Amino acid sequence: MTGRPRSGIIGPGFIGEVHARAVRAAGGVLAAVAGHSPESSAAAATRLLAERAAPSAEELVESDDVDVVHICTPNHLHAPLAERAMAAGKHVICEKPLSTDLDGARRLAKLAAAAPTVTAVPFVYRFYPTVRDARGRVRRGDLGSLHLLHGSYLQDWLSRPEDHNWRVDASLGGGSRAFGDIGVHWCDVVEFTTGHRIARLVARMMAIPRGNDRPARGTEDAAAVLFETDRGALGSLVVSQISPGRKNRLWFSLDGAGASAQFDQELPDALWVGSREQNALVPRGGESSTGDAARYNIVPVGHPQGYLDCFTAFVADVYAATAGDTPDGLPTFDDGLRAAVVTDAVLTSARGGGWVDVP
Ligand code: SOE
Repeated sequence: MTGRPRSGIIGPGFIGEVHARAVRAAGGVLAAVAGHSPESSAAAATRLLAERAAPSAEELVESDDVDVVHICTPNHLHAPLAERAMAAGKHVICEKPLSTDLDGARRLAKLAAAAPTVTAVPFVYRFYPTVRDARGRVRRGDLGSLHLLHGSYLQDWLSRPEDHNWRVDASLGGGSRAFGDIGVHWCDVVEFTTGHRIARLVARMMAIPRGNDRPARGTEDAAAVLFETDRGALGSLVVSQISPGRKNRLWFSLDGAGASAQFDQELPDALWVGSREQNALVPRGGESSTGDAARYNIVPVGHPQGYLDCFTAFVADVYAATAGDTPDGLPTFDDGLRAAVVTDAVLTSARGGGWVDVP
């Protein structure tokens, strides 16, 4: 690529708009957008300030004026579009999940491993400076060996029976909705910050009644997961999209032999660090924060702008990778496959009842 990176976005909905803002903030050019029809593309190009409206997703993927394809469609379209974009020699950012089933995710990860281009999944919570600070502290040994990894990811946008979204329909969103949509973020960011991997888990799910015209079609509104890690820690996670008042609250605590560190997405600019002797809120970029945070501290993080800022940092690192750099912690299709493996284990346990090994 010469000049500014040129992105094309397929699926100009809520998250497509976030991608568009991040593309510009990261110094890229929004070369094209594709909606579900030429009319939808034209409206989106105007709304998102794209250079042009693509007549179709397929045209955008093949187009010479696009270097990086962003797949922001409903989940059931992710895999075929990602495969087509890789075949066209494009760099690909595919929203999670890679596919609505584990086999599809495996296929995409295998294709990505053989592709000469960059493939990434927006596990953007890795890019909060305070999350990088937590990772740096774990790596520096500040917390000691980790015993407990626990937390939750709570939203409320589906808390009423009349609320609806394509994700509620398993045929469009996949078998797991709440966990597959946001529980995977929590698992990714906790495995990323700790280096632990979830090895065994047991899960339960629930869904509120949505009336006759809004059948839940088998997808869950909330999940509770207990897990053990490959390095002997115990963990728990509650995932919910029916928790009134919680807009996008990812929270985790890493409790070690010597100290604990806690991240709260509703207070993202400081990391809580505690020990028997004292505790403190360490501001991002503070003198005691770790070098890991420094790279991302340039991102002026502040809730809820912080969400966009994380996306910007993620897109900027994808662009850097397309230029041959190797930014630390870039979430790739391998991480997308990891999310699919954990989701599959959660569904298996929730449907069958017992503890399930996570490969
Ligand atoms: C909706 O739950 C959603 O937009 C997710 O799809 C995103 O991945 C998450 O970052 C915010 O909430």
